[in-house]
Amino acid sequence: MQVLEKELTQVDIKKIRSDFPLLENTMRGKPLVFLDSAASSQKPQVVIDAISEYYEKQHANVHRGVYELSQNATDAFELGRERVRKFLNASSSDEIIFTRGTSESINLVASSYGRKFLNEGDEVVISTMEHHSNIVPWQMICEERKAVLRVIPINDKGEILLEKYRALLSEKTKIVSIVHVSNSLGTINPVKQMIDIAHDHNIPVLIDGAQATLHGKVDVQDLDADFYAFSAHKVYGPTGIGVLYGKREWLERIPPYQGGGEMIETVRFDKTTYNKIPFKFEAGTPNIAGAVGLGVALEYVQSIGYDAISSHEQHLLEYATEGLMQIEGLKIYGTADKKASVISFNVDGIHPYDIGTILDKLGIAVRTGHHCTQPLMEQWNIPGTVRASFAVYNNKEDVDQLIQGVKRAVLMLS
Ligand code: C6P
Repeated sequence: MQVLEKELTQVDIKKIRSDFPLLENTMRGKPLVFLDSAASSQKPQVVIDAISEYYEKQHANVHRGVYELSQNATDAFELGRERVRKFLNASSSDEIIFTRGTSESINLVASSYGRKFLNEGDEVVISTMEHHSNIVPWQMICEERKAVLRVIPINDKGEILLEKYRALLSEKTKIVSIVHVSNSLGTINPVKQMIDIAHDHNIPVLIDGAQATLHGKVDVQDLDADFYAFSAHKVYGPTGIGVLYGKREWLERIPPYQGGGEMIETVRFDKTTYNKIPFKFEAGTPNIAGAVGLGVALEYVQSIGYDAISSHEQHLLEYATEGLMQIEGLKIYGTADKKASVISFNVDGIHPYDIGTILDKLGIAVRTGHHCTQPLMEQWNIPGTVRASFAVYNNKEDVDQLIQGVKRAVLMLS
């Protein structure tokens, strides 16, 4: 992810906010303060328009028809793929597979790579701060293949212990799968360094980029990632579509994930041969409108620029951290040196759910609970946290509302 340079002005932020129609809504009679972009970000009008225009003017099934409409739909779908390629700086659009989202991308690798390369006694390495989507698929395949899941510990700031990581790798390790940015803590992991370390042992690495693409530039070639997964809905795109980037050499070596139309070359009852990548992994009619919307979302985010986005979000993060820390009894979980704009916290003696409920009454949307990272919660022996996450459309007023809201909740609940 890139470091901050360019700044967004107040005018820029006002303009950006006006691109997102949903932010003009009221909730419970109050102006909406949306601080749950880590769960799913809101959509700019250009994305909404691109999807409805696709259905109004271009829709037909893709890769199947000789008629013009089907060719137009195929072009629109493949333009989406090319935009993803450019966004990730992949060397070829063959390396971009459309999935339903990060969860499906990880399941695809766990299942296909696992069936081909995992054997009894082999090991898969993940970290303590993984989302359930980067734990459970590995547990399932490890159980099937009699392999072992190994977990890298973290420190109390929520940072991966690199020495422990190094020590975990051995000739038994067949794959490492690590989150780029923690959804619960905001920690930005040193994934480039971690990939280098794994590659020194010839171990491939999957990066769960679900939270990373919202906040910073990702360059899969610079990272040298073997697999990189993300969801469109977290980066201003539609739900129901995501991406798995895979290096050609791996995608060609691993078997298909699902069978069906489009993923085959020839089908006979005695033998089926498979299509070339990426189609080998895209069984059935894909989410065409989703690919169109995702492509436009990525163009949108690049038109603002990640330097400006990160800089703005970092200011909000600092401002919110300072403000929240003034509240007596409030503890922030995740204080890594490198953090994205996610703040998880609890207040002494108060259940996170109660704070979330009062904030909701004030029109402030935050997430409460374990954030699909139950093993991570055990690090601090807590059931969950209140989590506020900021995107490019948030402003200082949103943070002020959050701080006032939490103060009010604490007064009411103490
Ligand atoms: N985290 C959150 O509120 P899907 O649901 O497939 O688009 O993404 C799954 C996923 C995988 N990895 C990480 C790091 C994630 O944050 C998520 C989704 C949301 O934190 C919903 S649980």
